[in-house]
Amino acid sequence: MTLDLFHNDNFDPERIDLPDAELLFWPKFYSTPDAQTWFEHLMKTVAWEEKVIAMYGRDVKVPRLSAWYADTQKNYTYSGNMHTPIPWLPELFTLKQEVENRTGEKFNSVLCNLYRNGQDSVAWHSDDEAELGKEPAIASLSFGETRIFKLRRADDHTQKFDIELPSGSCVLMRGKTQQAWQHQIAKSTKPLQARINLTFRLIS
Ligand SMILES: [Mn+2]
Repeated sequence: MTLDLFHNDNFDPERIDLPDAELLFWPKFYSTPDAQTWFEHLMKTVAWEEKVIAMYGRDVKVPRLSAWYADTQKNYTYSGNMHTPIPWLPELFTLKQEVENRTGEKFNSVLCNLYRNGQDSVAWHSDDEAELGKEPAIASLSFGETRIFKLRRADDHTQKFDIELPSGSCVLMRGKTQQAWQHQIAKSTKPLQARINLTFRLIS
């Protein structure tokens, strides 16, 4: 696959102004055609898996598919489960380098999530695992269907903010964002197509 990685103008990101958060948003980190190419490619190549977690003594299917790639042999706990990474796919490594170049941050892992339709979701949470450190930078790339990224203050759930994440967009969260805010992708009653979300993280 050939992709023109240098077609993008160096558009400055939008700064999303929320108290006690640092959020940068690139609506078109990738052009719509490039994002579609990535979407189709990642659908086929990522080792998508349906995970099962124990909840209230029952095994429950996680409402999305996921896969975790990293460049170190480390385990990482999220959603209460220990995960062992898969070595980088070359394509994911390319995306990582692009994201590093444009955000100025460093990453050593990517959590891939596939929201197959409107019924797939992720519940309110913060990315606050110990391995991420106190003020982690996390870059989130979206390909495919537009979903709404909802934020609410951890200490005041009435304070909310929504960001629509179209195909090819990138959000960078850093600073106190994970301490002060939670996020979710809510289920939708609308018929929605699939969305791939890649979140690049630096874990220790
Ligand atoms: Mn998250």
